[in-house]
Amino acid sequence: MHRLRTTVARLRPFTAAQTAQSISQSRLLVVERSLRTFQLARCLNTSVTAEPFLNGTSSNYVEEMYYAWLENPGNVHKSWDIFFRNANAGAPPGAAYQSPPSISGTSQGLASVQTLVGAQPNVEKLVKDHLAVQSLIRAYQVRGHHIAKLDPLDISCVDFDDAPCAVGFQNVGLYGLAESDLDKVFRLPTTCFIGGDETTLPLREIIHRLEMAYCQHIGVEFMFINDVEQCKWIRQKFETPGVMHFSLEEKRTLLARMIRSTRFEEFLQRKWSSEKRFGLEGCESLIPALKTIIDKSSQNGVESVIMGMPHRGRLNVLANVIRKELDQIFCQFDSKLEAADEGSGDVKYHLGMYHKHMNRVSERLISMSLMANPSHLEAVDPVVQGKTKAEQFYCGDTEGKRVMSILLHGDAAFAGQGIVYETFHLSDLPSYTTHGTIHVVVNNQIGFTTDPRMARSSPYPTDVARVVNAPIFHVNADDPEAVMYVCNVAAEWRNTFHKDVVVDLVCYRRNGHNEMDEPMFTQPLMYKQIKKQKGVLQKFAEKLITDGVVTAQEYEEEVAGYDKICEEAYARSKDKKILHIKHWLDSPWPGFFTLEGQPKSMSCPSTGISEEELGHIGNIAASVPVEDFTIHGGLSRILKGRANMVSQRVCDWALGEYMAFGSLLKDGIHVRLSGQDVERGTFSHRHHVLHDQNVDKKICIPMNHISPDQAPYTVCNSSLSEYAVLGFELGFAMASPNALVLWEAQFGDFHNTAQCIIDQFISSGQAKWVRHNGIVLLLPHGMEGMGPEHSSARPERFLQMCNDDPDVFPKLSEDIAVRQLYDCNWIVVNCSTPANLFHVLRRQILQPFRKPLIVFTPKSLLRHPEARSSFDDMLLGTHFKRIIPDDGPAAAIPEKVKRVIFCSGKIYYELTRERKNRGMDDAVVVVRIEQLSPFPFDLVKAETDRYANADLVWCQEEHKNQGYYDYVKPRIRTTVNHTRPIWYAGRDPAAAPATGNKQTHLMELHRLLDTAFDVEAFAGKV
Ligand SMILES: Cc1ncc(C[n+]2csc(CCOP(=O)(O)OP(=O)(O)O)c2C)c(N)n1
Ligand SMILES: [Mg+2]
Repeated sequence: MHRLRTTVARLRPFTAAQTAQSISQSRLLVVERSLRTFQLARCLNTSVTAEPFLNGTSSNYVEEMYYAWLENPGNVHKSWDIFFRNANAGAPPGAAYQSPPSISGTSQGLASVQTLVGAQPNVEKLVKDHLAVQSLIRAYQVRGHHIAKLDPLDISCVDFDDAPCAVGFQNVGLYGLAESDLDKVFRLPTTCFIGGDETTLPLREIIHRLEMAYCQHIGVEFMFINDVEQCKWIRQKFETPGVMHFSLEEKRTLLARMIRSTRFEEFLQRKWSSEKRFGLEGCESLIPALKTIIDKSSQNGVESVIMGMPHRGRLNVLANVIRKELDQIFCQFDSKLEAADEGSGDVKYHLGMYHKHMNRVSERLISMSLMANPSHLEAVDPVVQGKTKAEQFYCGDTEGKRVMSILLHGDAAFAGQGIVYETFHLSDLPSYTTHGTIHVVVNNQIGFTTDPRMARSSPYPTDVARVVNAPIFHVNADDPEAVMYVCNVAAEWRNTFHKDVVVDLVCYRRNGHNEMDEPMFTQPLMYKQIKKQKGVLQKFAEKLITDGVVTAQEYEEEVAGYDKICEEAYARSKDKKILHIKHWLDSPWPGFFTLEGQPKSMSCPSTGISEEELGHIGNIAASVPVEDFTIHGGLSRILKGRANMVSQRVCDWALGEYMAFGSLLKDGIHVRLSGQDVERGTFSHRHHVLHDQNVDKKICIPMNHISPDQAPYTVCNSSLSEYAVLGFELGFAMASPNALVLWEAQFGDFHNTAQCIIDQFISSGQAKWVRHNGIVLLLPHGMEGMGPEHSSARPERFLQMCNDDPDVFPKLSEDIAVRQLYDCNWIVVNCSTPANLFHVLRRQILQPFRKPLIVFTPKSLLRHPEARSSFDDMLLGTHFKRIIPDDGPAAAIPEKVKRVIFCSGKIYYELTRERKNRGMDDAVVVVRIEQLSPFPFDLVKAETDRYANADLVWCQEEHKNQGYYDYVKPRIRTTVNHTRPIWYAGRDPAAAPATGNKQTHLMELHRLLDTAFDVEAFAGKV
């Protein structure tokens, strides 16, 4: 009874508003909305809706009965049968009632109803009581989780803004019920499943069953979901009596998994008590939780699971879920072992893993990968999604039936990190959906030293998931059976609806943030409670022994058996002499490298293509390759312009890109271009998706009409996110080396909201996790007088992260270009011609390894009449040009040249125009450095040697502390062996990337051009 009191009291605010007696204005609005939703107005004639007592929330209840009556008048009480008949016959308002006839029935329940009804002066009381009961039921469904016993420590501070309510059981009055109604029998609404086979129950039993369904160790949050069927499905899963039943076998398996999870941490603690491992103690049921999800999903046909997770319990997951060999894990603790692989490597609780094995429950093969990740919490989420999408794409799994993702989260990170929200918003977008992710939160009610009340403003850490209508199953992690149940339901949910779902494991953290931390400094009371807390394995084992599921001896044997496995693996780990990060690869590319993991060659073939192919792809780019398709007049002109270019054998920027994509597609390489507004192109130059002007959503992607056996082209406008979308594409690029995956920033500067993906994954991913990635970033860049924003893609930042040594001139060799590429962490280019863009994109695929490519792309050059390339520069035999030397008149008489201006990007066109205007074509050469990094030392040396008498200037339009200067200067100096100075012509240092004033912009440009062409500018300076 006490429990009932509490429940009713806590549910008060909702139920009070729901009471049939208090029909407020706001409720009337709700009714109006529900009328629209269910179209009751069309079903019930006006007389029925005009009945005075139906003008409030009661209409929901009546609606249900009305439908039941329509199906069969015998489905409802006789009084309602008469009422509906009268109302349908057009009885005037208030006149549809008739005194109820007596109820006949055989069950005890009905007899009680009889008593109830018999005692009523009219049917109105009966309706009100039923409505009250329905309100009560709904209150449990909506808010039962508020009072579920979710917290193993019983100190939960989840704050629902409920005023504590001290009133007693008479609060059933809030629903319009009296304590004396407890033994009366009520008909259950068809939306409620607590009755099982029974359609009526006494109120006391109704409350009891609702308490069992919604207020025990599982708290279900789902009534906010817009889809009626989905809500019904969940109610069925949690309300149906006896659903949480497990066979003896299942209980034993669960115990064995709990043993592995618990004893694994204990083993590590025994052997390496002073090592950080971010143990799982306090949430050991995470392991059976994940295994349940995987078993169930495998039974449902899933063949590949891609997982992302933070530090907490990671080693345990690797050992007991992914099944990484224990000795491989243990030897990571040996600080004396030498690293076998190049690169920095990473700490053991960040490494990834891939493993294929037979799932014992489903007896099907399943491959599992845990993605390596940086310390940055949640950053791996979109990467996992991208890889999952790619795997689904490559195996034709259009509904996510074969490949799925699981994401694990900490409570503080899930609530705090914006990337979680950004990733959720990809979940239902056609080109980004992975058809449902299962999220598991290790909710230990603390983040490092911070309490939830200081870490988030939402009641639960999981509230972010509500934006995508994902159901959230909170569960007390000290109840392994309840955990297993919700995990089963979560897996079934994904399998049924292919939508995201969240399992919130409410637990505690037995130790400090890591094993070295003292939690009593900051959470003294919580930790006093934790110290008293019996371990979950112990509690569960005791329960199963008491219930006779296992004997004490069987339990001891199981424990000893696993301990022995750990000891044996430990002994084996001692034999290991060397640490191989390679063994921790999360995304192997079978057949791409040699068995030793080396590139199959150290050369890159010509990236040119045949004249015929150029013509063919150009014609596709200039046409609408389908019948009956009306394009915009403006676009017709653009396509005509392209056709002209093709006939003249030249490419502009868009056409150069088209040639690269088209030729790769033709060769079976999948191309995927994603980013904000990429389909048309921010600057309206690309137009890869044509839209019929007369038929809504009718589109044509000419790039998919190049040849019948080509690879598919994916071009997709993304959500307005950089962090998640770039992470997603990085993950996509991880799945296969045989795809060109590109992300384009709307303007280059927006990449900084994805900085974590750039720093933590793209720049350093190979060094940390020995995994290659060929992602391409297209970053529009250039000072066009458009103000501080939209101008700079921040080349200085990318260049600062390049790993090539500014002070070492590389050994010259035949294959220096490829070797440099192989050794670098990423490639940074700023192409000044469409042909060079074409080559560098193709090189991404034709080179025998994969490296990220950062391309600073132009804006004004997209339409610059000089920024065009002849087909001759793209034919078979041609290559990407790392630098483009000057081939003008000055180059013919190099000894007379007074100045060599090195530059990169669009400033080249401004420099050559200025040179011409000043009549200095034979005095100054302008050399374009197209590949900034790895720096083309060899080719720059050829230029500096050639113009031995000239002074050397670096010219850039960016400010001095930005752009390329700091990167190129020491490298050019190394090239000339510090014998000649490198002068600077460019904007002065500044805080912002560009001025907001057009005049200032032009003045700065003139000034820097003046310096560049004043051959006396640096005379006498040292
Ligand atoms: C983006 C980011 N910010 C800060 C940190 C530092 N940090 C590491 S763990 C941690 C607490 C995480 O709490 P929670 O997500 O609840 O996971 P738990 O450690 O409790 O399992 C913090 C703040 C980090 N790793 N990443
Ligand atoms: Mg936490």
